[in-house]
Amino acid sequence: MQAESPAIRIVKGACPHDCPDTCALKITVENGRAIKVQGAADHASTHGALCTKVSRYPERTYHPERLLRPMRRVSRKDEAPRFEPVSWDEAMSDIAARLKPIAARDPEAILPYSYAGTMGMVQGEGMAARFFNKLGASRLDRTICASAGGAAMNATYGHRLGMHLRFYAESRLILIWGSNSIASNLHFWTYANQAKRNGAKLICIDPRKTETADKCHQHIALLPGSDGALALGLMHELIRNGWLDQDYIDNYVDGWDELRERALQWPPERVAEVCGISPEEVRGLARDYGTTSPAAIRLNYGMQRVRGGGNAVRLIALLPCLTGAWHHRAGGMLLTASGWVAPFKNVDGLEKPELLAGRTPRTINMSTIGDDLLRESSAEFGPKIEAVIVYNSNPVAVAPESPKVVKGFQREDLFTVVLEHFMTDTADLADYVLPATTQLEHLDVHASYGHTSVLINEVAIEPVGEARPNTEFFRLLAARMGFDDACFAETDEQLARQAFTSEIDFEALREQGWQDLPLADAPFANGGFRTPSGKALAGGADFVPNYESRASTPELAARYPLAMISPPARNFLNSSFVNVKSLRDIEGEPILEIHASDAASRGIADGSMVRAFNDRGSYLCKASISSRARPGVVNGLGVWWRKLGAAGSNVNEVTHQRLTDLGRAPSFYDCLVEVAPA
Ligand SMILES: Nc1nc2c(c(=O)[nH]1)N[C@H]1C(S)=C(S)[C@@H](COP(=O)(O)OP(=O)(O)OC[C@H]3O[C@@H](n4cnc5c(=O)[nH]c(N)nc54)[C@H](O)[C@@H]3O)O[C@H]1N2
Ligand SMILES: Nc1nc2c(c(=O)[nH]1)N[C@H]1C(S)=C(S)[C@@H](COP(=O)(O)OP(=O)(O)OC[C@H]3O[C@@H](n4cnc5c(=O)[nH]c(N)nc54)[C@H](O)[C@@H]3O)O[C@H]1N2
Ligand SMILES: [Mo]
Repeated sequence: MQAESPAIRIVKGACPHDCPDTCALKITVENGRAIKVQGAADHASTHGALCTKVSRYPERTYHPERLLRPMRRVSRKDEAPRFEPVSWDEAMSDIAARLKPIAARDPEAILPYSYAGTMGMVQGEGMAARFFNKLGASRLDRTICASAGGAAMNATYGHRLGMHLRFYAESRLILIWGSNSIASNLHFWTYANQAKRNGAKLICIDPRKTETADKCHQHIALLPGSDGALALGLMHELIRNGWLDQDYIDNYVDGWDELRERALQWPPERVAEVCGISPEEVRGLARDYGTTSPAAIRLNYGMQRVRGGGNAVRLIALLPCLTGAWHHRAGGMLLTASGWVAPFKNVDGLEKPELLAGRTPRTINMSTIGDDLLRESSAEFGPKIEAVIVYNSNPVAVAPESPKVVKGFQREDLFTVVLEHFMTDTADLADYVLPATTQLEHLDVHASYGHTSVLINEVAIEPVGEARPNTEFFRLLAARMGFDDACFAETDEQLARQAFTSEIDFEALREQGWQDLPLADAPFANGGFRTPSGKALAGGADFVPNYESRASTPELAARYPLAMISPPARNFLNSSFVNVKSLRDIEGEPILEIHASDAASRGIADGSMVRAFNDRGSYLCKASISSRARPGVVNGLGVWWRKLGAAGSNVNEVTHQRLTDLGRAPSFYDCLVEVAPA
């Protein structure tokens, strides 16, 4: 650590964003102002490097448009938003006065809406969950990102577990499957790149020719939603060519006979037809995978945002069982590491489910918020939603089929409170907006879904303006609602100290900034999955076609022939950072990548404005004629703030709310559109 002058302090932090990397931060504070945010050099996966976005974190924290005071709406919901500043005291009294009569009629008419704006265990669902449990509010099923893949891992291995990141550096073959790692998982890429320098072959499996695909030896540009078919085709070839580890299968896989039968129905020609690739690509990929050891798969969430996403994850996750790749610490697969830390988390201590006192409120799926805000009371649905408290999320921008989400939040009879750093699209439709602290201003502790350390985030600076931590909002509201249980008085430090089980020493965490979990290097070398039998479960996994595609809905495809995916833009994090000008300038403007042949047949010129549309809506953006798009697929890079887009809309204008086969998740990338010059 560098010598510190009295005015300069170095504070240990953790990146709060929804990203597998969860970097350890080193924050330089001079005279009470954060002047630099860097990656900790001695944390293994962070290794001193940050992405462009988070190295701009001070710019976001001191942004001139940062919300500094509580704001109360003075305009109608369907007009341009106008707000007036109010004191915290007045805001909290008003909010409690609005919620009380609703709660007296039926607390399930009140809904929390939150996701991973911060992944912190303190500023996430700790105090907030206590509040909503005590209230008996509707519960929220937090499905918007990862639940198809999560359910698939549970159904296959009994938990969300996989390889350790650092051993990818020793792999001889890496399949980067449905992941733009350079953009969204940079610190994994460092290990993959190390393997590449040591002679490993890297293959990217992605409909889009991403910057990651550019750096791999091979790119297989399959059609969105066809991954399950590709996995079955690989199994077919592994079986036909005898590239199986029959011992591993016999000892550690349940349901192999059924899976084998199914895979034998997927010869390369059939797979090629469904995936829109060549039979040689299927055969070559199978040969590489079947004959290289150790072989590793880095699966990411991109490929599970389609109807069959859950089953596709199941099939891909089973591949290392067929070849016995799990024997080696540099073989196997990783979708998420969140199962490793799960036994070290004290979720019940943080959230106190006992405050429900025997009640079991209904659950609302966050991915169908558009439909659900527009529902009336009914026996089946329960009470109409009358109030929503939004924190750590921007549903108006990120939830599917936004025309309905907007209409729902525009209801004059809906009472909406938003805790935010900025006036997002969702804040624009709120009755009250409360200024929230950023990661530099509050205490938190973090786990990761990429690596296997836990981290602390110390307070670096005083709150900017009148910003307060999410926890403080819920403490104040609890008091105003008359909730006097002692747990509502706990401080953030008390919450942070309870977040983990006793294996994690809080003082040691403070000392070093993080702690690595004690885990085996090659955890599944001899099976040992977390299923009741200890075996991987192969039964039932099958290819599930898209809701919308040329093959499954030919009539729809006649009108809307292009498959649209909407993966994240590199310099944004979902809809966060879109308002940071230096980052927005790098992204330019909302872009739709389209292949030259699809552009030519529609009279679309490079750089011209186009409409991507279907029966749900129409999204205005700029066409980029690009080899990043394959024929038949357009890439609408996300997730722009609607109000910073070309016509006040973003890519979710055209996505739908139908759910995945497993996990009740949205199928953002299972979406047909037509594109025309604007
Ligand atoms: N810079 C940046 N980093 C991020 C994010 C961000 O918005 N920006 N988001 C964060 C979040 S919330 C998450 S969940 C994680 C992971 O986020 P993911 O959503 O997994 O993001 P990507 O790694 O970009 O992976 C998506 C990739 O999958 C591809 N893809 C789309 N459809 C298919 C398909 O059907 N099959 C296959 N094989 N590939 C498909 C896309 O073209 C894209 O390259 O990343 C996090 N990191
Ligand atoms: N079309 C399409 N839509 C998508 C995706 C896609 O790939 N394509 N990706 C999906 C995925 S993977 C995800 S995870 C979701 C993400 O959706 P969200 O979880 O809603 O993520 P963000 O858009 O980043 O919005 C997070 C908000 O939380 C706020 N925030 C951050 N920290 C704090 C805090 O400490 N306190 C409070 N009160 N607020 C805070 C930020 O300012 C930001 O506005 O979007 C999904 N939507
Ligand atoms: Mo996500």
